[in-house]
Amino acid sequence: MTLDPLLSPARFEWGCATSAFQIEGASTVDGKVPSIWDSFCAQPGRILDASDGSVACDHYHRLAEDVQLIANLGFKHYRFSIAWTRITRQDNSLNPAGLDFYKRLLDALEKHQITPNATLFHWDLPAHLEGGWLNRDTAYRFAEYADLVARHLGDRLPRVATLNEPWCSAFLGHDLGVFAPGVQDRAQSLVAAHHLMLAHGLGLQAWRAVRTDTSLGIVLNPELSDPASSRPEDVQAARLAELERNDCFLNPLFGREWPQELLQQIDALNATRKEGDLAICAQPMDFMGLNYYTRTIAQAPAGGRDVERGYAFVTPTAPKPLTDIGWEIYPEGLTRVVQNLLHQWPLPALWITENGAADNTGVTDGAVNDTMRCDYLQTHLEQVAGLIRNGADIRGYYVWSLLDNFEWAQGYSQRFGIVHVDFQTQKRTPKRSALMLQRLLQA
Ligand code: GCO
Repeated sequence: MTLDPLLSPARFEWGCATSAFQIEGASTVDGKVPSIWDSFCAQPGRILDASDGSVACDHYHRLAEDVQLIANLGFKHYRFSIAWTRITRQDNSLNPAGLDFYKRLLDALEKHQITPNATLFHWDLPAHLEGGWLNRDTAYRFAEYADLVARHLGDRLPRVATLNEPWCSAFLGHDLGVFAPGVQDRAQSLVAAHHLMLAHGLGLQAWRAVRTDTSLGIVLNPELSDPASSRPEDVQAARLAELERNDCFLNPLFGREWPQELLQQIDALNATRKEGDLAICAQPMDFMGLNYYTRTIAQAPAGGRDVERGYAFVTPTAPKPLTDIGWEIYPEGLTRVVQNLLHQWPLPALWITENGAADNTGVTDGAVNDTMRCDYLQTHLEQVAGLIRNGADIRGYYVWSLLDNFEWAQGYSQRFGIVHVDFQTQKRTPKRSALMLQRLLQA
């Protein structure tokens, strides 16, 4: 593979991404308090392989080695998340020992001249916050946490995102119930979505009250949903899926009311919304991160809880090309989804903050020949270059993920890393995809 000149590291930001709960482990160390993911993993039947994040990649104890690895692979940028559960204690006051971990991480990155790109919330909500995202107070607690990070680490963080993929926290967590906290209630998921966006806005306000030199934004996973057929019912289903995933989050960011179709579903929301919330959500943003993996195919609901949602997803099957987690490989979707968004909302500068594939190829003779992931990355990078060529303001690309890690409800059964992790020995082995990127970045 050769690199399109538009993506040359001289002018375009290249990075790799991780998140705290998925790699750190050390879940009870140095005063860390439990998150909703710690409690969720402890419930039987929640995680496919009955695993948890207590050890994960043991990154907490191996950060020097892991940052060295990032440097060896040639990345100059690293996206990670800060665990709220390490920064604050049960009484929401600062936990200096947890803070120290991120200081050590930032020291190591600085030593290798790798620029940090931090996310404040990647799903690991402190378990002691009563009601979690269903409680409006949690949005105010988030602003206090943002204030603490701004005060204690802000001078070393040039770019900060408030939330990662709030759709997942709201809908996978409170409607489908497959993510923590595992609630299955449509109305509650909309309440959670509102509180998440409120937290985003309050968080930005809190940060800016401390510092004005940080580039601030949010990371979303916008949806491209195609109808299963041209039947009007299926077309409408695909539309509703996109409204829930996109408009529900993008509208508040730009001060627009939620789409009517969603508002009709929820009296519960009216009970928690206050005059002025929309203005809080719509704080100016310096950037937006977009995560893209696949598209979905939607059809009219046949029954059950899909009726409340107004859509059902069709599971993709062969001969469609699929990654090992069963997601369709559809590179054109990246172009289509970005163009759709640019058409509808006045987006700030964009970064692709996650893109990657589950390719579970193992180690053979000391090497991991993950050719499917190599092709996946290559074809998606071509789309990124095409978008830029056609005028999209995309400033960087972060591959998901640096390491094989705890893949949420799938446990350790799905491997997204460009570096293989042997979870028995914690040995790291760069895969063919990592070596491919290393070559490109050095060329
Ligand atoms: C995400 C998630 C990652 C997942 C990845 C693969 O932001 O979607 O950040 O945590 O591991 O998406 O499912």
